[in-house]
Amino acid sequence: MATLSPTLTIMIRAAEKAGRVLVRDFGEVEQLQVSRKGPGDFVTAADKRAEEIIFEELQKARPDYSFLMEEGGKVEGKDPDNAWIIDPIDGTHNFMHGIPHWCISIALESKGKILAGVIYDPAKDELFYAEKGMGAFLRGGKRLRASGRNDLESCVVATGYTGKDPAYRTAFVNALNDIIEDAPMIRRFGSAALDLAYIAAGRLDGYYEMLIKPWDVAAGILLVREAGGMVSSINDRSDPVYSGNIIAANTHIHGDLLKILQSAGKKAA
Ligand code: 2AM
Ligand code: CA
Repeated sequence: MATLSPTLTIMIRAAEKAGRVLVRDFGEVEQLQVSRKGPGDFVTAADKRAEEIIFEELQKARPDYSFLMEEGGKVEGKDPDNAWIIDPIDGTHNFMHGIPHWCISIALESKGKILAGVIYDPAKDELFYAEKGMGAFLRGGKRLRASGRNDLESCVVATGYTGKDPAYRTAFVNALNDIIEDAPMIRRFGSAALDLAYIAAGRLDGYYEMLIKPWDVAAGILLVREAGGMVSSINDRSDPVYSGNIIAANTHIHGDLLKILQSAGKKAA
C-alpha cells in the first residue's frame, strides 16, 4: 500500500500518540515491581489514560462515530453504523509484570463489518495494519502473509487462558491435551491481539482461545483475513468478533485445529 487511507492515518496517529505515553509508563512499571503493592493501580490509571487519548484523537477526527472500549464500554455517537473498537492495552498482565509483550488494538466496524484494524506494539515499535480488501501490512509497507506450514507437528500454535471458573478450566485443559497430541509446539503469550497479528505475519501458524472479548480480537481478525489466513468461532458459524471464542490459523491447518477443538468440546459435553 503506497499511501495510507485517511481512516488508517487517523487510527495510526491515535495508536502512536497513546503508545508514546504507554512506553513511558511501562518504564515506570519496571521500577514498581519491587514495591509490595506492585504496579496494579498505576497500570489501571495508565490503561484509562491511554484509552482517553485514543478516544479523544478518534472523536476529533470523526465526531459522530460510536465507540466500544474495554475500559469505557459503549459510547453511542450520532452515527451508530460506524464504531471504533478499542483495547488500550491488550496484554495488561504482561505490561504489569514488565514483560514487553502488549499492544494497542483499534478497529473500525461499519454496519457490522470490520473495515480497518491497527495493532501497535510500542515496546518493540512494530505496527500492524489492515484495511478490508487492501491487504495487511507492517509499518513501512511490508506486506503480511499467513504461513504455509501444513503439518501440525511443525506448527507453532498459541492459546490463551483467563478466568477462574472450574468448568472452564477443565474445558481448557482437555482441549489443550488434545491439541498438543498433534501440535506440541504451543505458546501462551498473553495478548490475543498480538497472537492474531503474528498469524498475519506468518510467525505463528494458529491461535485459539475460548473466552475473549470483541476489543481483544476485532482488529486482529481483519489482519489475519487480509493476510490470507482463516478465522472462525470454535463452536458454530457465529461471528468470531462477538462469539467469545475464536480460532485463527493459516488456511492449511485451520480445519485440523477446528476438528480437534470441536471434538474436545463434544467429549466434555
Ligand atoms: P487484556 O490484556 O486486555 O486483559 C490473554 O489470554 C488475552 O485474554 C488477552 O488478550 C487479555 O486481554 C484477554 N483477557 C484477559 N482477561 C479477560 C477476560 N476476563 N475476558 C476476556 N478476555 C480477557
Ligand atoms: Ca484485551
